[in-house]
Order: sequence, then structure tokens, then C-alpha cells
Amino acid sequence: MNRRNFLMTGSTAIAGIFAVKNPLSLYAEHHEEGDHTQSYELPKLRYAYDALEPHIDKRTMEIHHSKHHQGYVNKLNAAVGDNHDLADQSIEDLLRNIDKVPEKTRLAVVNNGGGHANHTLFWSTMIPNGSQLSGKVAEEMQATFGSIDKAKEEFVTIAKSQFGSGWAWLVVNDKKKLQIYGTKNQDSPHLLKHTPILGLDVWEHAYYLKYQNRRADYINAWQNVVNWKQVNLNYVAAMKA
Ligand code: MN3
Repeated sequence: MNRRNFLMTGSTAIAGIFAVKNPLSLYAEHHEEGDHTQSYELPKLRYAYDALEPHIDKRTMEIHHSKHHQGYVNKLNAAVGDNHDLADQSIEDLLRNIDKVPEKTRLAVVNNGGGHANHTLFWSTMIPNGSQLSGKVAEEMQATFGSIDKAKEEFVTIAKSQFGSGWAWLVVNDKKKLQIYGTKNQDSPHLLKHTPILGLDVWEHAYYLKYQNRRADYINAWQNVVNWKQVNLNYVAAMKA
């Protein structure tokens, strides 16, 4: 079965979105074989900018995706330049192998590569009206955190208490266990060789136009648009990896 067929028949919702190097990867293929004119690219959203209204407003989505995320992609491409040892890797591999990135480029990759990976996951784990939490990830959340509600509560608490700019994460860690924590700035769990399966952006640019200083209101609203079905697919893929 060639890659194209796998993508067509692989049946995961992930596969339909982007042409991907790894069919289980969420992240956009960043160039064609032998074509080094393009590198990392902004992924298309699966929904319109206004599709998450009223929870996340159109203007925020538009600026966040087309300006902020595009900015990370542009700066990442500028940082890796024509260093093919770097630019030919998937964004996950680039971050997981951060110690192999030359020191002068490393911070730019952490910040902008992190920004690219983090936002790509963020967009894909939202969907208009949300989707049901079930499947293996639900079982594992219950087993790890005592109950689904406790797991969600822990995630929300981390997101609400993050000081300054950062993210809340649900990850599959290097021991293949679920873990919830926050990171500062655009620091990606991939830097720890953890696989993020759900991420929430709590930078002010993610909510300020609609919610101003009311981060808690944004976080509560976001819970209406979580694509748990995708989170489960991410979990299953991370456990197989
Ligand atoms: Mn952001």
C-alpha cells in the first residue's frame, strides 16, 4: 500500500486534513521530496474562522491563525534556513532532537518551532460544538486521574493558573503515561520527548479581543469546542509510536 492509499483508507480524521509524512502525524508535510523551495508550512484549518463562535470569535481565530501562527512558521523557516539536516525533519522530530540543533539556532527553534507545533495541535483539537470524550483516552484518564472530571479539572486549573504566556497540556509522556502540566512561552512537550495530545493556548493573543483579562471565561468557553474524538486518536497514535 503506498502512502496515498494509506491516507485515503487509513480512516483517521487526521489523515484527511494534511498530506503527512507519518500518517499518524498531525503535522503538515513541510515539503515535497527533492523540493527545497518550501519548508514548514501553515496548516489549513478544518473549519471556518467563525465556526467556533460564540466561544472563540472569528476575529481572534483569523489573527491567531493567519498572523501569529504564520509568524512562527516564517521565523522557523528563517531560523533553519537551508540547513537540510534541520529543515528536512518533521516538526516533532526537530523538537525532539533539539540537542542536535546548533546552539545559535536553538532558541529560535524552541520558540518558533514550538509555536508551529503547538498551534497545529491546538487547531486540530477544536471542532464546532465539541465532540464526545470516549474510547481509550477516556479509560486512561479515568485510571490515571481517578475520574474524567478530575482530569478535566486538573487541566483547567493548570490553564487558569499559568503565569504569563504559556500552554496547558495533556500528554503521553516518555513512560507512555498520561500527564497534565503547563509550559511557558511556546515550550513544546516534544522537547521532553513527550507527545502532546491536547493543548490549550493561554497566551493573551488567544482570547484578549473577546475576553480581555477574563482568561477563566475563555477557558470555560473553550471546553465547549474540544475535539475529544481527535484527542483519542492522538492518544492511540502516541501509544503506538
Ligand atoms: Mn497562540
